[in-house]
Amino acid sequence: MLGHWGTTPGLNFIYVHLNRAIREFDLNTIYITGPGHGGPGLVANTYLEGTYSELYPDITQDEEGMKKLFKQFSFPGGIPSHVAAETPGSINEGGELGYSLVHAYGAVFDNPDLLVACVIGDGEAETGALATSWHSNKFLNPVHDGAVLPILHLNGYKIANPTILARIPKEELDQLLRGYGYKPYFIEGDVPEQIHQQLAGTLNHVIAEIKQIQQEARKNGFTKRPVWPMIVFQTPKGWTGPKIVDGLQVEGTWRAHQVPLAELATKPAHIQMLEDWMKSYKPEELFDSNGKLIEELAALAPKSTRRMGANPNANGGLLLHDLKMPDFRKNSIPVSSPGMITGEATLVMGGFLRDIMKLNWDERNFRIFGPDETASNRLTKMFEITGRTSTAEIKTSDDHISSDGRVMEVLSEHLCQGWLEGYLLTGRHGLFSCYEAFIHIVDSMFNQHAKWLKVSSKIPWRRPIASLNYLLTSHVWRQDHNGNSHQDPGFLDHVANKSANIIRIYLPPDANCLLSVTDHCLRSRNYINVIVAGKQPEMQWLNMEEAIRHCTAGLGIWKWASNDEGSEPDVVMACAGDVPTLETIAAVQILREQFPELKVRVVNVVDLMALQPQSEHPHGLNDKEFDILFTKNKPVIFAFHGYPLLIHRLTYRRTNHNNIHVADIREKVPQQRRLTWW
Ligand SMILES: Cc1ncc(C[n+]2csc(CCOP(=O)(O)OP(=O)(O)O)c2C)c(N)n1
Repeated sequence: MLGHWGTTPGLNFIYVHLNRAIREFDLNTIYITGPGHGGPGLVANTYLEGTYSELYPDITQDEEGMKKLFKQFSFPGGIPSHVAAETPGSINEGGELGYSLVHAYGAVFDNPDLLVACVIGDGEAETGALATSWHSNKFLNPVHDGAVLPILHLNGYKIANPTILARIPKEELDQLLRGYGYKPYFIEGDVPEQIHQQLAGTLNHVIAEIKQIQQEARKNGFTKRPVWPMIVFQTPKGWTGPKIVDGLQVEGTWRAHQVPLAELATKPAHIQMLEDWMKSYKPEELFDSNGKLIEELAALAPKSTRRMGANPNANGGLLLHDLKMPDFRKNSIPVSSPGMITGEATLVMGGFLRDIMKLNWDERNFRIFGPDETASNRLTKMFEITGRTSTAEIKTSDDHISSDGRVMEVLSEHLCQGWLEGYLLTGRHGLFSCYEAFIHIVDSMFNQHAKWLKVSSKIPWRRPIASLNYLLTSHVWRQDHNGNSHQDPGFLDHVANKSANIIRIYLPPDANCLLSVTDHCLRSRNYINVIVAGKQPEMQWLNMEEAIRHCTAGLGIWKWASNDEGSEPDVVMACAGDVPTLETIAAVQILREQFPELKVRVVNVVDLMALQPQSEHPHGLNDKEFDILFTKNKPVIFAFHGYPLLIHRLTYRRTNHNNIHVADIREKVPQQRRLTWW
């Protein structure tokens, strides 16, 4: 036996009750499962409602299909034990706990008709990401956003320990949740018949409250932050499973977390207990002689796309519309010749983002996210059209904050990332701008999203979603007043580990290149695009048309900076990143003054993945092209934005790899006070 039993009965119970409510009130609802290790519950319910067999036709609604359904669970070549991209109705990868509530809120922003029922594990609630997610209600506007119904699954235990929330007095928990701005309804007990009554009544009540909040706001406009209802569902862990095994209590304890009856091969008594347990659900009354759920019960599920496994919001690509893209050339900086003017790349990009926001205003399908840094990252032109959003108190001294803003700012990288993921997974578009050093806070969330994209791209019924776009700025080379604490370019190393089908890294050297790259990223699907660009005034190199050509190629020789004139150079000066590009141009100038006979070639790299062999990444240059650019045997001095090893990793199979020398951030910048290169 495999899997996590303990949380599953609660998940099943809630799913079935939501089905009843969906039918009764014609709700547009998806189900997010925080304790995603209870994956079997979601697989089972989507099977019973019919979605599973529609999406996986070999899993038929009969004994044969049920056998396959069971066998494939957590089996090589089968399905994961947790909710995942393979699970109909899920937008949450269930392995790493903490992101259910943030995904739920991301899903309902600008989705006025949607109700997300979000089950939160009481253990999950101890994670940092979940602990801050409660505050998402200060960003939810009932006029144009949907609603989240948080359901705290207070089954008391994690893997081997009690949970904190289960071991504080009920009054304290009640106050904590009220302090987060919710009105909790407690459902407590272990007698199924009684809990059925309690949950049915409570669901009716909270749905009426949610509708009332929405109707009031949609009629009279936003006046004050509502107190949203939520449910605390307190039932035993492993409810209805084996109560005592080998003399030890299992139901209602931590022992119910995973497999309540182990060692079946050596303990025949356990097999008997397993059989008794399974038979206690009276399957002969629930399924007909072919193994199909009886009609009377099957009819209880909602119909068609109202089924939570079939709701298109959980397969956002079905709802995705292209962003309308304005002509980014209109935001370009006029560059008559290289290095004659300075410009602030992210300021220019902000103008483009503003124009995108404007053009898609009525669709309400684009938001930007950041940890209190939109202004600091110089995307301030966005504020010409919209402000930051807050449904908490706003004071007259606050700057560009309103209950209607479309810039999502909160000092939690976890929330920015999770909201954006939820927003994208339900079929919208967005961008997360962040200080480069602090993006590491979401390394692990990035991993999970990358896994989701990789797996879902191979699932035929999962439609492609808009890419997750990062702008990393306030970067390592220009910490003019922060220094060492704000410096780390290592996110690129982390990202580069992931599947080539998913990952793109761009280092535009100037503002016009940043515009071209941004346009490209916002049109793309199913990728994670990482753009690194500075916000400080910096030298501009390419006019708009040159920038488009350069970014489309991904890398190329800058002839105006080189003097090899098409012949074999003596040295290749390569660069990737805005500051390294400036430094390279400066170095080349010195070389050309000091050694006029030296033939120097400058190669600038925007699309970092172009360095990889074509066999490893779809953007990779073929070996012939690479050898032409970087030569087969001449020294290559590579000024790179990040840690040098990454360039070596990407190029280790290239002919000239032994001659590639990467300018090393650790040598150039004293550890104690890495400020800036000049
Ligand atoms: C971030 C993270 N840390 C640790 C784990 C390992 N883990 C899996 S389940 C679990 C306990 C979860 O408890 P809870 O959220 O209360 O779920 P339930 O008790 O309903 O199973 C833990 C610690 C994990 N999956 N994710």
